Amino acid sequence: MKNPPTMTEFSPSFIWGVATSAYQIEGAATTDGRGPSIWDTFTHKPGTIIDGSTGDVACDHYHRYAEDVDIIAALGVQAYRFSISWSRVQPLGHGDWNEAGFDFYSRLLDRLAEKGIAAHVTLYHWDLPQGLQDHGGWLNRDTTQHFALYAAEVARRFGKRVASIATHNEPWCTANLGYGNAQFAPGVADTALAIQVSHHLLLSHGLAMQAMRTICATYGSSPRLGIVLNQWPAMPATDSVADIDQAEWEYARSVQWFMDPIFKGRYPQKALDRMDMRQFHVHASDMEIIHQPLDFLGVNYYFRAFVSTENPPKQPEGKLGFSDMGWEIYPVGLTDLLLKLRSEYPDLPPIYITENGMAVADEMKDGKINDLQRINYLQLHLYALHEAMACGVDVQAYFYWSLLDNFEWNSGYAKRFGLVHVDYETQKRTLKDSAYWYRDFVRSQMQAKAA
Ligand code: IFM
Repeated sequence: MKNPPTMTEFSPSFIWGVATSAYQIEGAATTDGRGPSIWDTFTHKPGTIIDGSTGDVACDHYHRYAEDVDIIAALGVQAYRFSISWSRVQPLGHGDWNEAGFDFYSRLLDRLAEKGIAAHVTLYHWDLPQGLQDHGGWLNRDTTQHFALYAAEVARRFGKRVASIATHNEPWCTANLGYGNAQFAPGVADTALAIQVSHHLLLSHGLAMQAMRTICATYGSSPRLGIVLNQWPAMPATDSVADIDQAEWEYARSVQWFMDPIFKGRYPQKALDRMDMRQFHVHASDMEIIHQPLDFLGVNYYFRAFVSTENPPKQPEGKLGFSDMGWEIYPVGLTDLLLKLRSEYPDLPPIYITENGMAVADEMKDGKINDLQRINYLQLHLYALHEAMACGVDVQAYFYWSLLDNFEWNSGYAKRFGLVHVDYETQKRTLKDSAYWYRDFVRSQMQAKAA
């Protein structure tokens, strides 16, 4: 790997940011009329979360948002990506809106605006209102209509105050971890159901895009509208025919399964040929609804898929190591992925890297956290990103995951992704060395911009 990019190499208009999501940081689970989501239900069931924790309090961001926005401002980034808790603004997921819930996000947007930080909102980061789950959740086609109404309401209220709105975050996870293997809420393990859920998620995305376009045209607002997908290039462990075929299948069922409907209006045949279609119901107009033009595509990149058909499977060498999640550090996979997307989808809109980051078992010494591994990770991934951009991929933003250490889903609080350490006993925030590194990096970018 060559040296990381010099500070002036990114375009002056490039957007630098940090990201979080509602359930992972907000806490205040029952405050001001918030209704329960499937993650409240799931975390309160014994045995679901490794350390037995919940998001009831999390980083208490609901009460500390002002301090957190000040930290974002101190980092000097121009953008903040966060999600709205649907059950905070509509406790049942249908019917009445909760004004107190919307007020919270309004206060957050005010604070961001005061600091000159652009808001990038995600509507759905996995926390379906329990009131909808009680009627079948994402297996019930009606949920797609409720989602579109929710999207329209957020666009109506906040469309003029946010830079972008993404419909879903990582629908692959919602479908496959929520319904395929029960690692995530609502804790169902049935791969055939997961496929139907993924279709409903895509349909809800299309319906929400249509609804938001209408609202934005009516109210004269122009947030960029898109979706956020987690993606990985799938690489065969050897050049055997079996490994190559398996890698193509892995890529088809994970990346192309979501990309093809959105950008080509059809599911990839390679995946359809092999997936369990017993529960797969698609209505005549669905693909047309899903196939909407996007203003941006959010890509979350963490690792590659290393695909082996041997028994036991061959493991990646992990030349650059593994994160505390056990994920291989493979920055060049980001370059490969972006180049592949560009060659496969001629209608690709500008890309935002909406997540990229590393869990490290950080240690506090004398009030400081010297997380050199995370700094290296950042440098290498920014370099890999720059390589893709130098080859012509239109990437316009990078959001580090995450601003704060937070509730890492079924791993509880054991895994720390933050640039900022959170002491969950006292809620004290401490900037890690990586936060200072990122601040200096972004600052140098801004100086280059001003020069
Ligand atoms: O914490 C998650 C986030 O909610 C979605 N993308 C991956 C992150 C790390 O696992």
